[in-house]
Order: sequence, then structure tokens, then C-alpha cells
Amino acid sequence: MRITNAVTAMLLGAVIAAAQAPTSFPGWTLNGSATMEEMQGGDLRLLLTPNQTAQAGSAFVNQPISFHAGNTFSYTFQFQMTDPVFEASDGMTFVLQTQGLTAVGGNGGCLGYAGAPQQSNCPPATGGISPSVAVEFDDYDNAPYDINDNHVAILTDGQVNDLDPQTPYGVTNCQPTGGFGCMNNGDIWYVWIDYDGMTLHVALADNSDVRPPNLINYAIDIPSILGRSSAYVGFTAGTGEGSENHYVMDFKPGRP
Ligand SMILES: [Ca+2]
Ligand SMILES: [Ca+2]
Repeated sequence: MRITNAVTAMLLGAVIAAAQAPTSFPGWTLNGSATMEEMQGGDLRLLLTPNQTAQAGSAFVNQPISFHAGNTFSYTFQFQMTDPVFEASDGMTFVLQTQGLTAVGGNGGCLGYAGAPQQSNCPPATGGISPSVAVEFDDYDNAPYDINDNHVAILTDGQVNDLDPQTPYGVTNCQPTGGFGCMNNGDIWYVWIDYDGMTLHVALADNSDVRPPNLINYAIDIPSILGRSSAYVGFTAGTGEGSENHYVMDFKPGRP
């Protein structure tokens, strides 16, 4: 009887959760804490995590992308990390992966990318979304694994391995909230990600749609890591003891 009640409660919980999840963005699969919100004017924005503790979310475009000739691709999007609680944390990732549409990692420093779902003791991490290549936008310093509390880096195969970490505008010490150049400052950040078949380029700008020089130029064989020249593309984010909203807007393929 207790088991039956427990199962019923779980099913009801699932129904309630499904009813609350926006269904107006059918082209994406949303996992964990991720939801879509309608903005003024009707455009949608992706909310990967709300500003609540211990959240992990991911979202992937249902249709896998195929790289262009020469294994090239380009994407632009905007992100916003807002309303930090206690500490701004932990950041988000842009991901290309071939694990599957429901892939999601752990919370906190796992950024919804590394570690197993529900896991919170990152880094280090085992498991995670793999095979994959990601760009992290990390605004919480998990020393000694992170260089500071405001860095961008390349990650692979569900690890928070911080390849070629770089600091936007050279600005650090952004906790609990930051000014210009801190990714957690609540501004709209514009991001450009390009792959020319050999080198992954990342540029981002605080509150500006003018592309600055690349912050990252990292040589990496993405098709070899993924095992194919197509992949699911999307985003992940996580919160820990501190939290913030992680929003993504205006995600588009191609150069602007
Ligand atoms: Ca971190
Ligand atoms: Ca990091």
C-alpha cells in the first residue's frame, strides 16, 4: 500500500512538473531544471537554471546539426546570468555532443555538464556528457581547478578540464556580483563561436553586439572527439550553494 501510494505520488509529481513545463518550444529537449520563458514581444528565452541552490539543467536542439564541408560550423547567441543569491554560481556551457538529447550532468561546479545527474561534488568529476566538446562560461572559482571566478575555457567529454582558460576583459574578483566585464553582472553578453575544421574560436562581448577579437583560439579535432561530423547542439548550466538565473537568448547558426 505504501509502495502504491509512493508510485502514485511520483506519477502525480511527474504530471504536475509536465504541466508547468512550457511546451511552446517543440524544437528543443529540456532536461533537469531547464525551461523556456516567453519574453515581452513573444520571443522565447531559455532558462537553464533558476536562481535556486543545487540545480542542473540542459537543453538540446532535437535535430542534430551536420557540420559543413571541411567540418566547419558557426553559432551566435546571448546569455545573461542574473539575480545571484549568496554567491553567483556556477555558470554555463555551450555543448556539441553525441550522447543523446536527454544528456545532463551534475549541479554546482559540474555546470550541468560534468558528473552524473544529481551529483554535486564537482570538480573533479567522473561521468558527464560524453562524447562532447563544450565552451564553459564559469563564474565561480572552484580552486584549484579554476583559474579565477570569471573565465571561459574549452571542455571535453564531460570533464571540467578547463583547456585554454581565458578571462574576459581580464576582470576577476566578481563575487557576489560584478561590474563591467564580470559575466555574472546581469548584462546581456553576446557570444560568437566558430570552428574552421581545425581551430575553435570564441569571442564574447559585455553588452555589445560588435564582435571583439577572439578570446580563445584553440586547436582541437572536434569530429574525432565526437566520433562523427554531426552532433546535438545546446547548453547546460548548474547552481550550487550559491545560485543565479542562467538565460540563453537568440541562439542562431551561422555568422551574423
Ligand atoms: Ca567553476
Ligand atoms: Ca572552470
